[in-house]
Amino acid sequence: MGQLFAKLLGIFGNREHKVIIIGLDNAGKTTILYQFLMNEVVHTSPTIGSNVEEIVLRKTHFLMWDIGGQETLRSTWNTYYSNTEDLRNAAVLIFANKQDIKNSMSTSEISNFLTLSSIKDHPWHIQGCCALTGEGLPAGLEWMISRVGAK
Ligand SMILES: Nc1nc2c(ncn2[C@@H]2O[C@H](COP(=O)(O)OP(=O)(O)OP(=O)(O)O)[C@@H](O)[C@H]2O)c(=O)[nH]1
Ligand SMILES: [Mg+2]
Repeated sequence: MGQLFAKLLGIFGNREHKVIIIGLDNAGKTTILYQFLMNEVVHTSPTIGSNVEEIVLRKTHFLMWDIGGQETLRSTWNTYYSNTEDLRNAAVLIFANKQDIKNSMSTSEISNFLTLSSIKDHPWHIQGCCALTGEGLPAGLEWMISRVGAK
């Protein structure tokens, strides 16, 4: 029954895709999530544990797990992976946030620094953004949609 339901949802384009958002504390993950959801900047405090929100765009559903980035929480990150679809098929989107800050690293500098070009077994994309204005976020979402559409 569950499988049939999932298939039917698939036909109507309502399949849900799981997303885990990880990164250093204070990077802006929660701010990005609520910009996606409400188009506004919400007041955040450091995430302890996680927030989960659903984003729907053009019938594509993303269940977004926003995980606290503080050092003491990082050992728990892997417990969220079992909640995501098979990681072997995962795509990786890197948001280079806070591009509004003077002297912030550009996307190509970050790419080089993280040697992203060595990622051969997953599709990946780096997107510059500013969560305060929302700039760059729609482009990131488009890439996410293009990845799940491409499967
Ligand atoms: N200047 C600037 N500040 C930002 C930007 N995005 C987020 N911030 C600020 O950065 C601070 C941290 O943002 P959060 O969204 O709470 O960071 P986080 O990554 O969720 O942090 P943890 O939950 O601790 O992992 C907040 O004061 C945000 O307003 C941005 O693009 N530019
Ligand atoms: Mg947070």
